[in-house]
Amino acid sequence: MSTLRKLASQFVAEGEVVAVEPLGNGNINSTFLVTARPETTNPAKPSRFVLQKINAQVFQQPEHVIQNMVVLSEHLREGAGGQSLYWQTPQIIPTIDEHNFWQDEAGDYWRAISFIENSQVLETIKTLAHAREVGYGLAMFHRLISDLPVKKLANTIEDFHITPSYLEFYGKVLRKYQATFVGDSDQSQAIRYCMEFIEARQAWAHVLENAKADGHLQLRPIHGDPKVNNIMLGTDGRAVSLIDLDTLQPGLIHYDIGDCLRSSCNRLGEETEDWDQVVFDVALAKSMLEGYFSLAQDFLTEQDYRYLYDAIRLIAFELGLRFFTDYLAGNIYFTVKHPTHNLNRALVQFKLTESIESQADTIKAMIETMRK
Ligand code: GN1
Ligand code: MG
Repeated sequence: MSTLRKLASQFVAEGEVVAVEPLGNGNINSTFLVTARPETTNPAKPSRFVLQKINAQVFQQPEHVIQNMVVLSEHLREGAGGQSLYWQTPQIIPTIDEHNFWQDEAGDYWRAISFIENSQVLETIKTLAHAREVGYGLAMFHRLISDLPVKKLANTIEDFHITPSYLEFYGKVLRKYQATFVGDSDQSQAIRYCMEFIEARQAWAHVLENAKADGHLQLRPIHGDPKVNNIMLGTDGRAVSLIDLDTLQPGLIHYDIGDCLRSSCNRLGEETEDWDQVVFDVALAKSMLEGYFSLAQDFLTEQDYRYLYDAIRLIAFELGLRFFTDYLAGNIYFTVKHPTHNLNRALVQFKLTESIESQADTIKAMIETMRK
């Protein structure tokens, strides 16, 4: 039996594992879809599930990731319920001996999660209706967790989405890198563009953390990674689930809104090679926010609205900064397909940031009109 099948069988009480195939294209964890023969003693147990190895370099305490999912399930069972005809929340599937994860000989953590059947994810937004559903899905998730006390959630990654911390790390990496930096190739020009881009935005990049420190924005439970391909759509195109709950933790909902918009409103997607063609599509942003506001208006405060534009701009910038730093550091965080992959990804996010900046007045006016 292959290693993966052996691992998968830790979560299958009887019968056998039929197939284990790679699933999705996450940048951090290794993810597989397992198909098992249905169990006769427990026909309710799903025969397809997601098997995932948690990247312990990134999630240094994998137990926290699993514990937060358990906390979420318990919270939803007690309250409004995370499962309905139209909405499902991924659940932890225990091992045969009732543990929430399996640790292999190498010490790696493997866990099984329910697979959301009859649904799909798309890598980029296709239509205005799709954008609306993505926004609606994010608001649904925020609503379901809005009364979950933040103190019940662990931080799964320290300083996640704290832009000033990414800047500090960038500074350290840059000091090492600059010693070896020479040349005038396309690559060197791209590197210089990125460095100047970051330099020009250093002071502003504290905007959300300052707002938090000043008491304008509060910590709430957040998803942490609600990009377009983490929002599942049912066969009728409606949002049915928000998957990938690894970064569920205390944070600002602005990180989520910014992340959702930066991934939704770039029609070319974050992996495009045509980074000079990347634009922020305001019409898609309008639909996404319409969907979001349709459910979220009762938990958004005056101050929340005030920082929405900055959030949209900041999370695109921050992701570009994270990719660029990782490129300079030798691709140690994000999985890459080639050595300049993270540089290319950084250029995409910086072009997107530029496009957001050049449409600042339109975006701000749009938010003002919609909140009325
Ligand atoms: C990572 O692994 P994945 O694709 O779910 C990253 C996100 C980034 C995203 C960009 C834990 O998510 O923050 O926005 O790549 N996740 C982590 O595609 O760093
Ligand atoms: Mg993720």
